Amino acid sequence: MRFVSMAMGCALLWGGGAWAQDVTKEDLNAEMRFQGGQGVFRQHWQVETGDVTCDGYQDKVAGYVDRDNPNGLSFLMVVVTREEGALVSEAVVPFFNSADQMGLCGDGNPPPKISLEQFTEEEVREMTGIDGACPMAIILEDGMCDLHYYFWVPDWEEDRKLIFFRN
Ligand SMILES: [Ca+2]
Repeated sequence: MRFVSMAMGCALLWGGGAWAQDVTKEDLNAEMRFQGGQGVFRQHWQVETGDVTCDGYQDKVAGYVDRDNPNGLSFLMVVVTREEGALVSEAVVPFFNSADQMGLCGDGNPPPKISLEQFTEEEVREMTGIDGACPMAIILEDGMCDLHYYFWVPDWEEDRKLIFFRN
C-alpha cells in the first residue's frame, strides 16, 4: 500500500507540468498524420503557433482543405499540444456548403484562414457562457460567414478540450 501511494506521488509530481514543452514541427507532423492519414503530406497546411492551452508553452494549429474526405468537402483543423509531457491533438472537421452551425460557407477556394487572437477571460466568458477557457482564440474565417471561434478548455472533458463558438 505504501508503495502504491509513493508511485502516485511521483505521478502527481510529473503531472505538475515538469515535462510540458513547446510543440515542434516534428510533433506537428506526427499528429497531422495521426489525424489525417498519410495523405496530409500532399496538402499545403496553414500553421499557426501560440499558447492556446494557457500552460505557458507553444502549441501548433494546422489546417487544410480536405478534398479527399469521403463524407464531403471539409476543412481539417488540428490543434497539437503537450499535456504533462505527452503529445496530444484534437481535430475538428467542419464541412463546406453546410447549414450546420459548425459548417463553413463557400467551397474552400480560397481556403479559410486560421488565426489566433488574444481575448480576456471576461470576454470569453461572455462569448461562451463558461469559465475556465483559455482566452487565446483559434479563429477560422471563410470570408463569407461569421467567424468561427475555438477555445481550449483544459478541464472540459477527458478527450475533448475544444469548444466552439459562433456569433
Ligand atoms: Ca500550450
